[in-house]
Amino acid sequence: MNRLNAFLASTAIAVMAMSSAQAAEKWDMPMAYPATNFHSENGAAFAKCVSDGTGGNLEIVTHPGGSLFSGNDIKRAVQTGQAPIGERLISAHANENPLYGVDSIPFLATSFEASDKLWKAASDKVKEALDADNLVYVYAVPWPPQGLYTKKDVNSAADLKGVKFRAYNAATARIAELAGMVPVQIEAAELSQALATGVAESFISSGSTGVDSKVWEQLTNFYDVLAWLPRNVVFINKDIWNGLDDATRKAISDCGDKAAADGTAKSAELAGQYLKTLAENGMKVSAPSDALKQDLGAYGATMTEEWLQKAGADGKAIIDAYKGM
Ligand code: PCA
Repeated sequence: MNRLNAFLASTAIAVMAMSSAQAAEKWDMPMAYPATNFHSENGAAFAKCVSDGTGGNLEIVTHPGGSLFSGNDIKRAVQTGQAPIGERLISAHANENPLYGVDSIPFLATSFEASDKLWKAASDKVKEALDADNLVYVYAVPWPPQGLYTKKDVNSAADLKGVKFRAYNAATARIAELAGMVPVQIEAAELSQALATGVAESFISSGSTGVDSKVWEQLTNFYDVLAWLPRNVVFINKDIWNGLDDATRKAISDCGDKAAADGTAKSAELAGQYLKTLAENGMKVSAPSDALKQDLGAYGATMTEEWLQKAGADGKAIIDAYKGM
């Protein structure tokens, strides 16, 4: 009888172990931008790809709009395992590691083609930086080129003095400082409200975020200054990654490669349409004047020097590799 009991017990344990190995795992994926934004839609397609690729063993549920963690909290949440996976505007963490800001050095890479090259030159080092932060890189997608939004005509940087300027990373905050503006750090999810209440009256971003936030309700001008193309990066907690089997890792990597290609193509395809939408809603969409271009170019030169100082030998190697491509 004892032996039978022991047999039954061990069988039960074996069955439990088997079913728990096969039970679908569910991951929450915090994202900062609205559900209808192309990054969020691409993230949802990535999640479906992983579910299909793992035969339903791993289900990823995206939480766009900063609904689970606000943009600024997503990286820490994934590092600490509060969330297994997440998407974040990586340059917003350039104060932790200058390499995270490689994609927002003003006027270094201002087209999709150039942004692609810069990422090829930089991504190995960025992956190492993420690894040191307990994160495993999955994929990255650039935003369309960044322009300047204002509520008045701006002919040179002198017209920006004293303006309340919404910043989203160290580079945008530094431009504000150099132009004598007043920087205030605001999440994209709070941007409409900040503009409506007068907390911010200008910012640098893509046509995509301008359209998401319907900024024509408060602002009048978009200057297509082509400052840079910052990236959203999707990463996984390294301890969780290390616990995955090879097949699951491969499914995630393959879907990540597909998401990088599809998301980048979508960004490029939509870039012009966003600017049309701004104009259709009454905004003046124009190239910057020569004077404004010159002023911003001078800030860019200063900031490039500052970045190279901070990023040291790794930074220089990336820029040299990029320029040699
Ligand atoms: N939109 C994001 C970052 C870059 C962009 O185009 C934002 O404004 O927060």
